[in-house]
Amino acid sequence: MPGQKPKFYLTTPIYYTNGLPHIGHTYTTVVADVIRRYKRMHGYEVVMTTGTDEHGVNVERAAKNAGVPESEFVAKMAAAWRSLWDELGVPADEFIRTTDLRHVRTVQWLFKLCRENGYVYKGHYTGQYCIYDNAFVNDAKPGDNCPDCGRPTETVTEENYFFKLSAFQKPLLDFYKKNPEFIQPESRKNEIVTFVEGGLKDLSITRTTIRWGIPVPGEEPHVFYVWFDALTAYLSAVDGPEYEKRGMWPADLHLVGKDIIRFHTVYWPAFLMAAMLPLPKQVWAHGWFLMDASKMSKSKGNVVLPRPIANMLGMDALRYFLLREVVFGQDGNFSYDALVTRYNSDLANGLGNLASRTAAMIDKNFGGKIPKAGKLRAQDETLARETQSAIGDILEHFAKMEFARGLESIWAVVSAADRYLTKEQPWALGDSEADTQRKATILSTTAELLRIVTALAHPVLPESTAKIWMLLGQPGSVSAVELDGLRWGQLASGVQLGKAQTLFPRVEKSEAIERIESMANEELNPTAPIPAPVTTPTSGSAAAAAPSASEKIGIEDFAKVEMRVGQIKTAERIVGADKLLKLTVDIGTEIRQICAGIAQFYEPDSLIGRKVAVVTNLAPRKLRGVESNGMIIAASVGPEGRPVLAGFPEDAEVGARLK
Ligand code: ME8
Repeated sequence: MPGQKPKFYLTTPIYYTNGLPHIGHTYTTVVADVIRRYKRMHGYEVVMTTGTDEHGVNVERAAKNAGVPESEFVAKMAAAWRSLWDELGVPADEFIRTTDLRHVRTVQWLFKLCRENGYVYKGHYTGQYCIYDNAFVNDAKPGDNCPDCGRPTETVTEENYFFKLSAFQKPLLDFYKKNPEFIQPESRKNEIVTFVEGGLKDLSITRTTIRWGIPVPGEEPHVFYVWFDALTAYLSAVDGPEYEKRGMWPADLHLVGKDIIRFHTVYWPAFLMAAMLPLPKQVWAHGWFLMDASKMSKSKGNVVLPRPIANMLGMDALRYFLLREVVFGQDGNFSYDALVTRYNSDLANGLGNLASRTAAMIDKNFGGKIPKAGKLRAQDETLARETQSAIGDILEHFAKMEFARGLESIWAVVSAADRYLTKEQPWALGDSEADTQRKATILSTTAELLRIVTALAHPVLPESTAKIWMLLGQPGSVSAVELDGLRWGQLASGVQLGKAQTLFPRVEKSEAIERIESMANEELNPTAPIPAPVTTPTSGSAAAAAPSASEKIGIEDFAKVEMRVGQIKTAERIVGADKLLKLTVDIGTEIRQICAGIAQFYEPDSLIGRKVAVVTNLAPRKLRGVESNGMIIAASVGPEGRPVLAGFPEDAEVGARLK
C-alpha cells in the first residue's frame, strides 16, 4: 500500500526460565533494542520479540525443588524477566512465553504441516537415561553417570516422532548459497556450511518421558522436545497460523549468541522448509561476554547483573559499554574497571561535558537562546563538512552491525568539537559586536554538531540523548528524527534552551565498583532476615535494591541461612579498595577468606582474635577481584552506615551455629 512503512521483525532468543538475566542475556536484548530504535529512525515499522523458554526437564526439576507446580514456577520467572526488561528500558513489543496458548497452537500447527508434507515419522530413540531424574542425558554413552545426580545411567529406548532433517542437506546448502547474508558473521557461516556438508541426522522432536511440554495432539503422552518447541516461538509471537494477516513474518533478523547458532541456521530453516513457510532473512550470532576469561555461572560466583550497574551509572552507561567495548561478533571480557573508566572518559568527560558547557556558554552569552551563526571562517566550515561526512560513515557502520566502530566515529566528532572550542576559546572573547558575532558562530556551530551527535547516538543512549535534545530546545522528540534526512544546518536557532540536566555525573572508580558489587551481592543472595551486609552503602540507589523490610518469611526460609561463630585470624587492607578488608576467619571446620567493607572503621590489627557472626553458606563472590567466601554480619549505624560488628558478650565456641 502506498505510504505504508516497510516492516522489520527482529528477535532475541527465548531465554530459559531456570535462571534470571545476567549481562550476557542483557547484551543480546540491548543490541536488539538498539537496532529497533535505529530502524524506527529510518522509517521502519519494527516489532521486537523476546520471551521465555519454559518447558522441559530442567524446569520440571527447578519447580520441584521450589515445591511449586511448574505453571506457577514459570509464571513467576517469566514475570521477572519481563519486568526486568521493562525496568531496563528494553521492553518487548511481543513477549512470548512457550506456555502461551498462541504458542501451543502454533507448534501443533507447524508439526501438522511438516507431517502432512511427509517430513515426520514415528521411530525409536535410544539414549542414556537417568531413572532417578526421569530424563535422558544428552550426549552420554553407555556406562556414563548422570551429570546431575552422579548415579549410573541406563540405556533406554522410547518411541519418538522424528523430523527428516537428513532430507534438507541439499536444500539448506542451496539456501545458504543463494542467501549469502543469511548467516552472520562470515566466520560462523563457514562453520555451519562444513557441519551441513558433513551430513545431517534425523532429529527426535518428541518425548514420552517428559511431562512438562506441549502435547502432540492425539498422540499423548508425546510432548514436543525443546528446539521444535522453542524456535517456533518466533512465529507464534507474530500470530503463528495467521502470520500473513499480521504481515511481520518472515523475521528479518534473529539475534543469538554463538552457542545456539546451529539450531537457528540448520534446524529452524529446515522445519520451515518442511512446512513450506517463508524463511527468516538473517541470523546474527554474537560472541560471549566473559568474566575473568571464563563463562559466567552462578555457582562460580562470577555472574554480572545488569540492575546494579543501571542503578549506579544509568542504563545508558551499560548500553554504551556493551556496544563500544567489544567488536560485535567476537568474545569480550567484562570488567567493572573498564566499564567505569569508559563511563568517566567518554560519557562524563566526553559527551556530557560538551553538552553542559555548550549550554552554559549559550546561557551566559545569549540569555539561553541558541544564537544564529555569523560569517563563517574556514575552521567553522571544516568542522561542519567533517561532521556532515561523518553522518554517512556512522550510519553505515551501524547498518553493518559495526557498533563499536560507529560509536568510535561519533566520539571522534565529539573530540573534534572539544578541540574546536579549545582553539577558538569563545570564553576569551569580549562584548564588542564583532566578538559577540564570533561567539554566536562558534556556539551555534558547536550546538549544531551536538544536535547531530545526539540524534546519531540516540538508539544507544536513549535516555541521555533525550535530555540533551530537550536541553538544546529542539522541537519534537529526538526519537522522531529521520536519520536518512539528518544534515548539517537544520539546527533551530533562536529557540530557548531547556532546563539544565544532570547527564553523567563523574564517579570515583573504586567507590562506584564497590557499590555495584555490593548491590549485586544483595541481589544474588537476598537474605532478608539478616541485617544489611557490611559492604552495603546506605544511600541512593543501593537502598532501593534492598529487600523490603516488611516482607515476612517462614522459619524454613530462615533455616536456609547458615550462620556460625567465626574467629578472625588475619586482616589486611586491599590495594585499590579503600573500604574493603581481606580477612581469614576460622569457622570451626575450615579457615575462610572473607572480604568485608569495614576498612574505614576498623584497623586491621584490632580485629585479630575477635569472634564474629559469619554467614557461611553464601555462594562465593569476588569483590574488587578478591574472592570472598562468606559474609560477616554487622549493624549499619547512623546516617553514614557505620558498620558495627555483631559479637558475643559471652564466650561462644568457634563454629557453633547461630539459630
Ligand atoms: O539457549 N555472553 O536460552 P538461554 C553473551 N532457551 N551472550 C550471552 C551470554 C554471555 N555470557 N550468556 C547468555 C537458550 N547469552 C534457549 C534459546 S531460542 C529459540 C531458545 C545470551 O537462556 C545469548 O544470546 O541459555 C545466548 O544465545 C542466549 O543468551 C542463551 O540464552
